[in-house]
Amino acid sequence: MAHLISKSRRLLEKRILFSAILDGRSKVSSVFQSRMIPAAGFCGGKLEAGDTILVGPRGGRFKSIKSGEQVQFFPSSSSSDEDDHHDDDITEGLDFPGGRVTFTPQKSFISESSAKRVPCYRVLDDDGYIIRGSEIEQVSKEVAVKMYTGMVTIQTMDNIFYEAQRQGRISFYLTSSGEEAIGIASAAALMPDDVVLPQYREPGVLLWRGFTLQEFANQCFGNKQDYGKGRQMPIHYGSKKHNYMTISSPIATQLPQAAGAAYSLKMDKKEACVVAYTGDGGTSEGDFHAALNFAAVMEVPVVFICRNNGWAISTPTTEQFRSDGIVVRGQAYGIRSIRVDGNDALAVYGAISTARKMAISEKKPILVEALTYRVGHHSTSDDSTKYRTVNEIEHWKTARSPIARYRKWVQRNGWWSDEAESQLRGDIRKQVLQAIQLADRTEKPPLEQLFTDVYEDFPSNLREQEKSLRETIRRHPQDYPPDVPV
Ligand SMILES: Cc1ncc(C[n+]2csc(CCOP(=O)(O)OP(=O)(O)O)c2C)c(N)n1
Ligand SMILES: [Mg+2]
Repeated sequence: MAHLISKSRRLLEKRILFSAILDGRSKVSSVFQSRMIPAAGFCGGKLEAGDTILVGPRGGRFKSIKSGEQVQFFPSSSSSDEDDHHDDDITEGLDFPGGRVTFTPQKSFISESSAKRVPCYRVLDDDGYIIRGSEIEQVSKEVAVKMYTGMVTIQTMDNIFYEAQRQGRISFYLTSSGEEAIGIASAAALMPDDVVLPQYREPGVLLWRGFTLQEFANQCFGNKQDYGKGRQMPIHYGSKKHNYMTISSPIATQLPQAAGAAYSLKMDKKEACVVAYTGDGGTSEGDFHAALNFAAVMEVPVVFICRNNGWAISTPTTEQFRSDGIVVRGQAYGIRSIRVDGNDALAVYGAISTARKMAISEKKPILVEALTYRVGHHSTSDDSTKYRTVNEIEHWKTARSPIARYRKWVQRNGWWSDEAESQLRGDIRKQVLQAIQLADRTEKPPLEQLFTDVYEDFPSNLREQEKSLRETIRRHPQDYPPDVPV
């Protein structure tokens, strides 16, 4: 009996309190916080007359109501639930922003990890055979062959540019070795209007979109044909024509920008999405989390692709995070996610095709984690044998090569041959060498361009710096490249 009386009183208190709020008669924040009242929409803040509060149907999303409106705070069924309440009745719930939360008498903590790791979507087995029952996105012969030649082109370009750096012809380089499938196959699944915000290991996307070997070489040599006018380090490509934002080295800064760019596509009602790439290391930056949250809340069409290649320079993923990789983080932000074999070009193509369609049609962000391995050193400034075994590298380079696996499939389809292979490799090699030679011979941008394009009116401090630089060059001409017009 006492139990019933106290229960009725609690219910009455709730209703009085709630109508007081709606009438604007009371400042209730402290009362609210001290009782387990459905504090929908308040989140501990002060509520005053005229405030908008949120109520929601069982399990649904909350909608705003204004003070004075007649609302049923508890769905009628929940009052009767209360009336025949038992302490262990888990059907009783709390209307809370985001949907109804059921109660549980169990003091159960959510486990830090699920018993089973999130599986990885793949289509081709290690030998390039289609795995039975695979969900496959159909690829035409033309696209399939273009994907293969693209991967070989990136591989060849990487080998030669890397050597060019070792010879001192360019100052820096960074390869995509082992990750060729992610750049090329994801690009193949996109449309030209989709806006790409890369990290730095995705030149395949740019190649796919038509950026020429000469354009790559001009950027790396920082000559006067480089769109960045020689002001960026090598590999910081960008092309307005190809909807490819210029790479910026500070890790993960592209991710919140991607959420913003996707918001603008949404406002302009464009049939396109933004695709932002990051590495596993990039996901430890605050920007990654801000970007995912923004994108989820603003409901914008962006596909985040994380290349989980096992390493962030010398930091292995085991020291980077304790979660089951990256894919599980999507759900925490309310983002649909998939894990894919990043060394299976067909799986990457399929996953990104679907992710793109969902992002655009539903105006939602999607997270894709592509499992892969960085076969090369982090960059020409790194020696990865200092922190990982040569055996590990060799295993991924040979047994798990995305290019070799994909070639087997293309060749088995009758779309490729050994002759086509040697012809292609020879041609690409020749083209890359020619591009490098021409880029090397091309004049550097004039010195004054080092100071332009930031301010419309040249500020006095920059004028002083330019003057000082010219004086230094006059005093030490031997320390300055002779091909930079002063
Ligand atoms: C904000 C910031 N911190 C540190 C660095 C130095 N840095 C350059 S690359 C890199 C590792 C990034 O690893 P990951 O995101 O996994 O990409 P990967 O190189 O493996 O493709 C770090 C720490 C940086 N460029 N920017
Ligand atoms: Mg990495």
